Amino acid sequence: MATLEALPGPFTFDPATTALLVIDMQRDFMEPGGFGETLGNDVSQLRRTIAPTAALLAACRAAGLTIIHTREGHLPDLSDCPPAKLNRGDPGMRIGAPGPMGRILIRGEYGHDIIDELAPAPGEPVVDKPGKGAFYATGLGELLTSLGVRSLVVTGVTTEVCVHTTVREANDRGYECLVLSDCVGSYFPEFQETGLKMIAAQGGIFGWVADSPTFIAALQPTLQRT
Ligand code: C5J
Repeated sequence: MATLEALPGPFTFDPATTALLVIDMQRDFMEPGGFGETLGNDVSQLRRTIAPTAALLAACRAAGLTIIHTREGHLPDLSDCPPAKLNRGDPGMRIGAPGPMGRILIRGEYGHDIIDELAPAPGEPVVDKPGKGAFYATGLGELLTSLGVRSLVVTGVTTEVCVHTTVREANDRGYECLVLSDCVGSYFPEFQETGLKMIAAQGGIFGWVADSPTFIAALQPTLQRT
């Protein structure tokens, strides 16, 4: 077992039953000139997560931790995108419309894929999800059960949308979740700050929060054994 200082208190985990879950580090959200920036968002708020997440991935791979990536997106015929999600915003910039990096949030398009800096390594599962939460309409729950995972270390974008939704879903399913503050990002600094506070408030209402150097330091004994 390993323990690290976190909010609201120490987080204890067994590396053998812990997975790193990297949420939606996709070009559509992250890249300058991509869909997210075209909507007027400041992608630098997300891009500051890339370097710490790359270091985290390297440490987790060295420690032999389970690593799972997710991508938000839809089938080309949009049959998995409910009208309540599709009919939002400028019709020219909706899901499925031609965007700067291919059809927006459509599986198989260049913009839908994970940025080169954080590309999954061979063998690391990539879960395609049509919703904000990674458990909704995916095989993630079955995958975690088959791998014997009990705790999740969660990173990715955006803090207040897909990270929050996934951590809430995971907490309801009995997983202990640690969110790494420097490896999650929001286009809106105030949502980033409040989103992190919401997780650890009320005694850790649905998780714990720490930064990635603190988590990597807790992994060090595991690294030395491998
Ligand atoms: C959003 C996400 N924000 N991955 N997606 O639409 O958080």
